[in-house]
Amino acid sequence: MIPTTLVSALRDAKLVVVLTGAGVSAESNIPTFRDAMTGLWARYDPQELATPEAFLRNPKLVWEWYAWRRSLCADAKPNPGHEALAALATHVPNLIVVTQNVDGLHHMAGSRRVLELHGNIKRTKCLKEKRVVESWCETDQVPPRCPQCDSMLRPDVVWFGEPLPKDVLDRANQAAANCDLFLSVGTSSQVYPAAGLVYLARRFGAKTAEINPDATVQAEEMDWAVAAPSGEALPALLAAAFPPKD
Ligand code: BJW
Repeated sequence: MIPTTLVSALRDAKLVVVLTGAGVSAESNIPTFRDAMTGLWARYDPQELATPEAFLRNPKLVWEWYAWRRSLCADAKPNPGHEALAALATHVPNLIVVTQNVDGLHHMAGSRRVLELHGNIKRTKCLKEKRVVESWCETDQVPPRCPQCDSMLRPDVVWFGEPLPKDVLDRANQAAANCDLFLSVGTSSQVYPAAGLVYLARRFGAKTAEINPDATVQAEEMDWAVAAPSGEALPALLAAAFPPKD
C-alpha cells in the first residue's frame, strides 16, 4: 500500500509537515464536509451556517448547529490515523501537524506541534471584541452573551470569507516553505489558503504526498498518492518507516 520511495523520504526528512482535513476524523465518526452522501454540505447549506452573514441573519440557528457539532466532537476519540501521527513525531526530527479540523483530536491523540488553521469548535469568542471565552453558561439566551461586553458569543472557528488567524497561518506558511516532506491527508484540497500550502512546499523543494481514498484535484501533481483511508495508511507508513523493535 505504501510506496518504498515514500518510506525512504520519510526516514530521511528533517522537517515533515502534515496537512490534515476532515477525512482524518471520519474514522472517529465526525462527518466530513464534501463527501457526496455523508458530508455535512450534502445536508446543510454552508451559506446559511458557516459565514459571518449567516450568523448575523440567524444567530440562534447557527449557534444550535454548532452546539450539535460540538456534541459530536465531545463524544469522539482519536483513531489510529491521529495516533500514528502522534507516534511519528517521536521518530522524525521535526513534525508539524497543520490541521483544518476544529475537533481537537490531534491534541487528544498526543500531537504537540499542531497548528489549527480554522480554529477550535470547543472555544467561543465574543462578536464585538473577539475575546476568546473558553466556558460559558447555557442560559435561556441563545446564543449566550459575553460576560464582559455582553455581545453574542460565536464559535471560535473560521467561516467562509473570514481571514485565518494570522500568526497560525504565518507559522504554517513558514513550516511548508521549510519542510522536506509535505503530506496532505484526508482533505479535498478545495479550501484556500490551506490548499495552497502544498504548492509553497513544492516551490521550496519538498517532496509531496497525498493520502486519501478518493484522489483529489491535486493528486496528479503529488510525488505519491496513496488511495487508502488515513486510519490504515498512516499506521502502515509509520510501521514501514520505523518498525517496532522487539
Ligand atoms: C478520507 C477518509 C478517510 C474521507 N481517510 N481521507 C482561492 C481560490 C478560490 C477561493 C478562495 C481562494 N482563497 C480564498 C478563497 C475563498 C474561500 C475558499 O477557499 N472557497 C473555496 C471553497 C472555493 N476561503 C475562505 O473563505 C477562507 N478565508 C479566506 O481566504 O480569507 C481571506 C481574507 C483575508 C482578509 C480578510 C478577509 C478574508 C476561509 C475558509 C474557512 C473554511 N471554513 C470551514 C468551516 C470551519 C468551521 C466548521 O468546522 O464548521 O472549514 S468550511 C470546511 O472546509 C471546513 C474545513 O476545514 C474545510 C476543508 O474541508 P476538508 O477538511 O478538506 O474536508 P472535505 O469534506 O472537503 O474533504 C474530506 C476529504 O476526506 C475527502 O477528500 C474524502 O475523500 C476524504 N476522506 N474519508 C482519509 N477515512
